[in-house]
Amino acid sequence: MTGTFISLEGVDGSGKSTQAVMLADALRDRGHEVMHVREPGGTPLGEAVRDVVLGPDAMTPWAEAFLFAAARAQLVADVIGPAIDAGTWVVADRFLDSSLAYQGAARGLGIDRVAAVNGPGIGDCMPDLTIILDIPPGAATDRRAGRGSVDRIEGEGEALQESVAEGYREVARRYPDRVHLVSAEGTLDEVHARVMATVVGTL
Ligand code: Z5A
Repeated sequence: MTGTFISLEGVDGSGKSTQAVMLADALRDRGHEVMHVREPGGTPLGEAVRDVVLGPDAMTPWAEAFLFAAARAQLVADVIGPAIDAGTWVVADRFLDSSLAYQGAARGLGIDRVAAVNGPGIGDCMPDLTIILDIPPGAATDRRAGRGSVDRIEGEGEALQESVAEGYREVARRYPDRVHLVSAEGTLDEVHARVMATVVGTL
């Protein structure tokens, strides 16, 4: 029996990380073995890439896209793939669709071209379900306020986040069987209830 792979996506501050933890806990309560991963990260290489790609040094959009793709390839090979093969449920805080929305759409590299670069490293290890937490970027900015440190991409401001939000909507239009937009507005419990309803209703 193979496991089930769910990814959570959204603009920075949409509440993905919080909802990923709540989803993983809820699935464990239902008796599933659950692994929770985040991108970029989850392997020694991925954590090193995270430091570089979110650090202060400027890089070209393609350099950025390749770094995220490299971290993802290692995470699939070392962590997600083996977990799925062992029957574990995987909840990922970001996966391929982050690259499609940020680098493909917002950076203008093209969704198809960024998907093609990632393809060899991912193979057939795609999420069974992707939930995009949909929130007006301004509201996400308010949630992030007071959190302290700002990474390089987040520091580029509201205009980038608006383009990313539109990129996610395009991703949802392209892959309607896999990708579902869920409103991230309201309380933590209200959003969690919507996430669970989507999981139960689609898997
Ligand atoms: N990136 C990329 O460009 N391409 C890629 O392929 C990948 C990533 C994989 C990763 O940053 C950056 O890399 C990210 C995209 C880019 N950059 N940007 N911009 P990260 O991993 O450090 O952070 P993040 O993934 O962007 O998100 P985050 O900072 O962890 O935020 P979040 O996960 O969306 O939200 P949160 O941490 O769960 O919640 C934020 C705050 O809001 C927190 O204080 C919560 O308590 C609060 N919150 C959450 N939900 C609610 C509700 N419902 N009501 C009120 N308050 C709430």
